[in-house]
Amino acid sequence: MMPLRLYRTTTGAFVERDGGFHALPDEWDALVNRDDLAGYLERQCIPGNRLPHLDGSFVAPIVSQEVWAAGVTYERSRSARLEESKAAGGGSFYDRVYDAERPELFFKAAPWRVRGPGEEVRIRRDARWTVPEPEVALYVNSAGRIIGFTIGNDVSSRDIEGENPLYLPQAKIYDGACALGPAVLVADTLPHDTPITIEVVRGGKVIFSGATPFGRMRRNPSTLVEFLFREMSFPHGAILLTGTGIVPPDEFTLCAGDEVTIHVSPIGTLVNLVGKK
Ligand code: DO4
Ligand code: MG
Repeated sequence: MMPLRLYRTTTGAFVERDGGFHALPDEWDALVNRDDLAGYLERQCIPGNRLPHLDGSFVAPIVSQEVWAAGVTYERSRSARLEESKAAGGGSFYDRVYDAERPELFFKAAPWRVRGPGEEVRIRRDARWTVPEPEVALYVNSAGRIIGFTIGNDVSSRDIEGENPLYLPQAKIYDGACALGPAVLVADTLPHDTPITIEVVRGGKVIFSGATPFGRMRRNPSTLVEFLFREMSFPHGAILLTGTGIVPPDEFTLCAGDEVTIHVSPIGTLVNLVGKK
């Protein structure tokens, strides 16, 4: 079957199949919660309705969904967090959560705080050390089923998180701390060897790049969803970032004007500038 990708644009929802685009009549929240979404989208891809390009510009693929995130799901995230919290007596929290049955799950963003493709992400004004976190995000419907995958940037203030783990919500949740998009790849699994890559460009030069296979994650996506939905309902569905496997070296911090590009080939490329305020 050809991959199906869903987009939200300023003029509505579209599905992409085999290089062509088809406008959809649906409201986003109803669309992502349809039974048999893939079958419905296939039926919308009628040759007579095929457009060579999208109308409008991309917006984040979210309307009423809450954004949550999993943490310390990759060995690289575990070692970076152990290091940054050492001076504050971070102890064994990060080690323990990496191995525990229960994953770390935290609230990341209300929909209106999320930035779409081409929009600006932000650095907190009271942070000294800020990093992008390139992550695959699970798109989950209200029944707790994974309907697809998008790209997320879990922008984080490492100095604030490192000072005290109880400051995690302030390090993670603020205006412009989360970017999502451009597409939702409609699928229930993503191959383990899918590469996630990131590049940060400053003044025309690549100052950081990194890559990891998605499957290096220690957790199973469906287990993360099972924990998220255990005691919470999501009437419009939820988006769950799966954690980062790429952490820049300690001397790296994002600066205003940087361009952050995250690429996950079957989903697309998410590009955001870092805003000036
Ligand atoms: O434990 C803090 C957050 C971890 C995180 O965001 C990640 O591993 O991606
Ligand atoms: Mg993260």
